[in-house]
Amino acid sequence: MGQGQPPADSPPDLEALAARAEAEIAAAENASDLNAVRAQYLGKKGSVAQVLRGIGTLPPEERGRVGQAANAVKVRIDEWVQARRTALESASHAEALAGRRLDVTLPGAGGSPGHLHPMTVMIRDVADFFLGLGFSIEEGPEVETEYHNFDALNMPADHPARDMQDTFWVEGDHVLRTHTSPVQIRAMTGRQPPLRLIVPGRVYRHDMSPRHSPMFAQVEGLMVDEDVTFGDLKGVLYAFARHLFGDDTELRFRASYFPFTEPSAELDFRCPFCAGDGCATCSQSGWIEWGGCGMVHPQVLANCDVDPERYQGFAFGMGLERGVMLRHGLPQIRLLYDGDVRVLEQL
Ligand code: 2NM
Repeated sequence: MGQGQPPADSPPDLEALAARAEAEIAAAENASDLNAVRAQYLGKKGSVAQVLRGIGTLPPEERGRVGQAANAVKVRIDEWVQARRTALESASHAEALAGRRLDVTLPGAGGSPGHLHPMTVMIRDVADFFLGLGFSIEEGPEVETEYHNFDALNMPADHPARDMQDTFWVEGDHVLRTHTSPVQIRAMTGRQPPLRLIVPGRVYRHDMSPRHSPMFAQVEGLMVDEDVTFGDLKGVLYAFARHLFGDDTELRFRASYFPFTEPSAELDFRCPFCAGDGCATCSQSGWIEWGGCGMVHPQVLANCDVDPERYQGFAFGMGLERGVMLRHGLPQIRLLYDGDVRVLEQL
């Protein structure tokens, strides 16, 4: 059935109806035009339905022929509608493609690429600087023996300086290291000078106040050789500070006490925000506390089988978070470690 010529014996009124339908279907410019035309001819109250309803009024010998012819027209109209619908759809698709040129060489709209944690960036920056000075990078266990964390560093059990640390005790005589100095002890014990090394790493102190974190990162450094002086220490620390905080950075050494160095000093750098005038970041002092340093105590060298008569060493240590907080204007150390991507994405 369908396409092509109508049957030769269709009644003329049905053929005229089919011709009108064909013309209107061809003129339909979109899907809703087409639906309207279809309803007009094939709907419940459409033209073909009216012809079929009128069959009962025809003479009985006419009824079969007209019924067949009407059904045949119905099928043809339906086919024209289908064909027109397909044609309209592919035309609008082609039009959409022509209007939107598709450049398959453009990069995709992927997610954000992510980045290194700012602490990682800082540790790498520190490592790069000291590698450039010929220092090596050393690591060691975070669960330490009391001996490496305290005793070898001139802090025996009854030493008051042990109270300066808020220590997390593990089983038996083990602790979570409170500084990375035990790694220096291990390095000195296994080798003989000259030694130049830094130890970046996590350390643990039992301090839960909101401006502190029970875990933080430190870098400590050590240089042991013949004729190492406090002047060498100052030179290295100045170069380090200027690498991190800018070429004009000034340092201040304040006499202090550590059991593992003698003499010892606490170390401040000039506030980079106010250049010393005083601001909120440096609590109006013009200086920001950075860490400590000194000449390695002869007893510590001796504990590691390094001859203190022949060798001297300097050592220093500082937290790394403060520098990161300064770099990014972060008010709290916790923001670095909560793992909140809304914060980290901004850094
Ligand atoms: C500091 C301050 C001063 C230090 C000393 C040693 C060692 F093992 F050589 F004795 N390591 N680190 C040291 C000295 C650390 O941190 C505030």
